[in-house]
Amino acid sequence: MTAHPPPVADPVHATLDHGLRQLAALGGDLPAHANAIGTILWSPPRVVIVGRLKAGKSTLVNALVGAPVAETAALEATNVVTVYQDGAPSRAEVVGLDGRRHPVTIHHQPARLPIETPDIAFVDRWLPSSALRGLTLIDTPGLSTLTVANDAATRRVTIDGFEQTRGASIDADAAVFLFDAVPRTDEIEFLSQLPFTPLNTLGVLSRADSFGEGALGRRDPLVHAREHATRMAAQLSETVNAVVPLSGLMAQTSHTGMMTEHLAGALARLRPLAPLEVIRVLDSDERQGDDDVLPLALRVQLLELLGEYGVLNGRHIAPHGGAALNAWLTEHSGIGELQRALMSSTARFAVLHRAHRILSRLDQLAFSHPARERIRSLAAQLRASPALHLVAVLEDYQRMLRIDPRAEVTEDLRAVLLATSPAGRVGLPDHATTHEVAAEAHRRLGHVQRRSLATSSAAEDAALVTLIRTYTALTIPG
Ligand SMILES: Nc1nc2c(ncn2[C@@H]2O[C@H](COP(=O)(O)OP(=O)(O)O)[C@@H](O)[C@H]2O)c(=O)[nH]1
Ligand SMILES: [Mg+2]
Repeated sequence: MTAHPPPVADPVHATLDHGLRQLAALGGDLPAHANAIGTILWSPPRVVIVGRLKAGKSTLVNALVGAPVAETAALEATNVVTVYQDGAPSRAEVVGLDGRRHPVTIHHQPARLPIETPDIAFVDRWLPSSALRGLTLIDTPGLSTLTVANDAATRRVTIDGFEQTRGASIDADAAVFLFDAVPRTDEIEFLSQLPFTPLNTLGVLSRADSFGEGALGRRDPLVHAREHATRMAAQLSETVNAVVPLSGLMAQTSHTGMMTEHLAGALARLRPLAPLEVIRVLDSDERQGDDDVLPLALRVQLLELLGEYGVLNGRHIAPHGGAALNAWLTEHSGIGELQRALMSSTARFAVLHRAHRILSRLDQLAFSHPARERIRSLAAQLRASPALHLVAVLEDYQRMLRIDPRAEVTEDLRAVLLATSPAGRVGLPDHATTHEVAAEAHRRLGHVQRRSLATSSAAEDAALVTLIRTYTALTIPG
């Protein structure tokens, strides 16, 4: 447990906290267990970033954190899971598969990892960042393509990456899934094996700045990517709750302070050139000739920080200065929309999912501990409490998704979870009156009670009991 837990405002948190105190009060070794489980409660929900190698995961982490922390700078940690959390001083601990922790001091030079990659379970990285106060971010090595060279070393990295990403996902509360163009079937299949639902999985169409034919194509790649993202959201509705187009590169540059007045000035010098000329200047590695327009080092830097799209389009903004260029990059990167999606639905369900993880830990404890009866009844009491009702709904929904994603019960549970008002829980518009809500709840109650006479699985049984509770509570107007 942290030394100074934040004030308890939300009822889910308060109820779980109270439950863990009751667990501790049972004595013996249970205070230690309560503390360990409490760590989950007192830390922010964990969001894992998944997607294949080079999809732009680490670039996105940098943009969200607001500093170039992911792999590029401080640690040579390309092939390992890294957990980014708020804390000072900036530091890291490499956690071995044997559970041992090896502290690493972060300097300006990249630090070598103290043990070899195959022996690493994950890296814990702390840095002071307000962005990380609300969410912990987990960067993964990625689902590497399985068609790369067949040599043993590559295969091991590939398969390790898979396993590590899976492992990191097990104690995560939500996922951001990055893909460009169309996700491959092995990616979708992998996602379906992770403990997430579409409610807490956000899709990101990455590298939007080079989408389709790219910066020189007939269509603006960002506009094209947005259209494609809408189509993908419909196609992937059983996997993700939305698809947001993103240029992680533009977001990273504008959010990590990499854009300078000097660079904006350099970019402004490309303004008079025609698009093809700009590309020729950028691509040329000659020191001669093109150095007249821009020195080689600056050309390389501009391309690295902005990409072709950023250079071609940003050059019209650059004469207005670094701040204007930075604002333009932010606006067009798509990072604002991604943050909003992450904070609204994804984070909301991440909080429920975290509560579910805590209840699961109680279940595990009840399984192995001598005080199993009392722990079991504590877990049951928590699940039955009104404050945790939605957590119980989520658990039923997760089970039903695995068994029968298209069942009516599954749909009903999903509607209850997604609703933002009592009316929404019974499928009515938010402005419905309490009497209309009560009448509809009554009708649904009758329906699910009849259904519960002939169920096809234990999961459906449990789900119907939960729905009966949900609708019963809504049949009383006011
Ligand atoms: N043009 C462009 N390049 C990107 C974008 N995001 C990442 N990259 C580049 O793609 C490469 C791989 O990115 P990285 O974040 O390391 O991918 P990861 O393997 O998924 O972590 C890097 O060279 C990035 O600069 C993007 O949105 N646009
Ligand atoms: Mg990476």
